[in-house]
Amino acid sequence: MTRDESFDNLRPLHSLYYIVTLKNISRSWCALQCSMHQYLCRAILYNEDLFSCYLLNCYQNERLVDRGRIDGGWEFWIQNDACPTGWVPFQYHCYFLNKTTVPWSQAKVQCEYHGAYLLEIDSGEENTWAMETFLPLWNAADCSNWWDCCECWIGATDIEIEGMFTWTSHVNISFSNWYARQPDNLNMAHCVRICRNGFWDDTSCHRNNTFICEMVYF
Ligand SMILES: [Ca+2]
Ligand SMILES: [Ca+2]
Repeated sequence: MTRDESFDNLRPLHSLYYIVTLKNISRSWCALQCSMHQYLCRAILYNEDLFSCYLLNCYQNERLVDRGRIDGGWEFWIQNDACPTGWVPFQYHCYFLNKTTVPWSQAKVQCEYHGAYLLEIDSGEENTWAMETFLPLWNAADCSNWWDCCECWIGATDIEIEGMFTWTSHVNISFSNWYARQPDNLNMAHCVRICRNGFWDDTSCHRNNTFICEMVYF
């Protein structure tokens, strides 16, 4: 494991990023516990004064932590074998935000080029994590129209059967997080983008947007 001191003493905001808390153990035992949760455990927080160990399912990042609340004594260590360089792990998958803006079908092809697929969101946890990790904060001045802050493609589409949204793997969507009054199929909206606040909007596939690719651990 590698120490990342920039996130020492900072804890994730949400309990959904914790796998388990262990008490009265050494740091090496804590690290071992993390490798025993191989794939799911991506990092640990360890406190040498308290002999306490948190196993985390993701790396820390600026949006996941509360810099207003700093507790002393915590070391942050990451598992480094998880994902290709630049890809961010969460649970059993790796994610990458591509900031170039392209139409939906091009985004899909670019993910596939890396052995990945356009982001498929299967739970509220994944939706919240992706929003907090990749999407810029909502800035009301930039977003007088809410749809101006919906800028990132995900892998959902109803291009085959109108109103029947599937992922690019053709799996039906089980979890969804539509914006109020969406999907509306306005101007033949057959592709889905995620907004800065985590809600989804269907829009024209020809628009240019950033996109998130996802892959399983290999
Ligand atoms: Ca549609
Ligand atoms: Ca729409």
